Amino acid sequence: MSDNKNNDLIEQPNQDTLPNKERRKFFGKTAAIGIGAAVAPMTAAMFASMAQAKAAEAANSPFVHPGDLDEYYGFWSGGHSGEVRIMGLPSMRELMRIPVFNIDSATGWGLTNESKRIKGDSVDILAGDSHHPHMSMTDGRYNGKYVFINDKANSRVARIRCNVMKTDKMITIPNVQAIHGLRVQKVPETKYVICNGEFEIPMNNDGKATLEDVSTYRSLFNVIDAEKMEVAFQVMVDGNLDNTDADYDGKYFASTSYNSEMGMTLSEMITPERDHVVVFSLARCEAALKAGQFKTYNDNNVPVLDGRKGSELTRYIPVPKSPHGLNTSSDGKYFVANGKLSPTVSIIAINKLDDLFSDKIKPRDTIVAEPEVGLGPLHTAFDNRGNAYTTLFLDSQIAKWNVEDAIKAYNGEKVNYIRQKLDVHYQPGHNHTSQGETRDADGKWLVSLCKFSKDRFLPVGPLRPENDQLIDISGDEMKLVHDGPTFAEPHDCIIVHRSKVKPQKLWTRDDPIFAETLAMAEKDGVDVMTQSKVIRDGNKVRVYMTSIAPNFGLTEFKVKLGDEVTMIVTNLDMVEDVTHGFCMTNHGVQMEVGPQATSSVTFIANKPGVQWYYCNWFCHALHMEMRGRMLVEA
Ligand code: K7E
Ligand code: CUA
Repeated sequence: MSDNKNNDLIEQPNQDTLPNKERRKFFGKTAAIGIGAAVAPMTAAMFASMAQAKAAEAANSPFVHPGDLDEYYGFWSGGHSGEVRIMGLPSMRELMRIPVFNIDSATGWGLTNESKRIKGDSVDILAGDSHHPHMSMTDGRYNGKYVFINDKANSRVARIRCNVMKTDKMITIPNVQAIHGLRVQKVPETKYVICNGEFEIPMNNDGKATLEDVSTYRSLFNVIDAEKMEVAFQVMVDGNLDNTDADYDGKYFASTSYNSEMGMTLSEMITPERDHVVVFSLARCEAALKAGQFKTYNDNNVPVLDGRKGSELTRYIPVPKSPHGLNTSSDGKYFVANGKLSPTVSIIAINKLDDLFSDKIKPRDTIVAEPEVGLGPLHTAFDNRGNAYTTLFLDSQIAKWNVEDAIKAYNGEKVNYIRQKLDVHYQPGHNHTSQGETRDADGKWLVSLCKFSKDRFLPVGPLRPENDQLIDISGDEMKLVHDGPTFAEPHDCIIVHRSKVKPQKLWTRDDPIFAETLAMAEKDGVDVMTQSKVIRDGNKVRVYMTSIAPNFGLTEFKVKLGDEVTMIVTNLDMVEDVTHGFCMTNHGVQMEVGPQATSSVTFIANKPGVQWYYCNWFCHALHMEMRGRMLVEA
């Protein structure tokens, strides 16, 4: 966002629909009834109205009682913290953090050998900017297998395996800079993850291009094999790419482009009157790939198809300038491009795309409505009743509008398609409805990820939290029910019914995450489940150690100054929730070792003398005593 109005954070009145106040009002009433009861007995009507209130609360209440479980998992990106967070909805309790592009001292992500192997070629990159978490699907429904997430900062895509909720693959996408919009193929299943290269770069980017001549600068659309986590192919486009989504037929992907004229400065980028949505035909791309109609760039062998204007692979649909979010309606009928600098959203009828690709109609003929929804529309979410919910960044509102009514209005009928505008606090970016990017959209909850919280929480210094607000959309009116402070910076989230996700309670010994570590143990002739053993291999020392609460398999071992020491720790406990850790004091080395997992970490023993190691995940009444000594002989 670039408009000056962004900085003009206009004071807005507080909503008086805060859950606290509501709850207080409710408690106030019951207290009053209680007092009344001393004077006059409660009437049947009083009981009935209390029961009704309770039933209404139970129907769609954000209040999850202590010990009760949430109905939904939320997967939140962590923005430039680089992580992904698991929330419980509707309570908005943060359940877990999954380190992805960041390093994490609690779990040892980025420090352990297992995580370094997963990070692969980007092992030395310790920061990231995660934007768009999306779960794999089967037939347009979440299948609970993977969550994919992009790293805009370092052009990466990672995969979280949902049976253990850990990152299990990470790749750097070649030929592009700044992977931004990311979604999955919805139908028939997530064979491909699709994502956009946002920043245009010279092809090839080998230092020979200049800053002045931008004629070779390109953006690429990226198609990743979801199982192998390899780039299947890329598609070169005109303009840059921002956000993207897939249809429910398995045929088309669409991306917004906010810089169709390839400007290199802000003023150049926002000059053109129109930008476009690029639509990709999957079948045509796959056919071109098969026919070998591609080139390669930058000394790698990733096939790059040419989808620039005039190509058979793509169509360019002009829309008002600088569109941002691209969302497929949950009924599968429309792509909705959000105007950002235009107060409109553009509705593209997906059933007209076949005709567009066979040139029976013109690109603009696919637009079936362009309703005005308010200032700064960024992203749109859907319920199961034909309504759309668009975030208005500049207005600090959510606009609820009816899709079919917007189409009628576009065709000249006198109908008001705007259903409601709700103040949110403040400046929302993404929003998301419960299961709203799938066929299972249920129209119960909407989350608005607000970029500013301003006056909503106790002040905590110049840096403020953001505000993730929960909105009840189950009735005719949207109701704000919860303010959720969050740390930098959830860009996007998904809300997945808990029935779709089945995480394991213990690790299984055949998990691929530590398979390579076990292969090393086998080579060393060590059975990590029964043996603790020190293996010397030149100046490399491998220390295999079991852990079972509250004991490490070794309480002491010796190495020589300067040795490269690898600790391989296996947790033998079969008990749910008994995680051990390993920390070597004064060496910057620590990690999580989950029940039935093997984890390893390598460091240089560069300090002579006695060095204590200890278990840093609370596991037992004698957790403090779960420690041992490494003697580093000078
Ligand atoms: Cu800022 Cu999805 Cu990266 Cu919109 S994105 S707000
Ligand atoms: Cu084992 Cu703490």
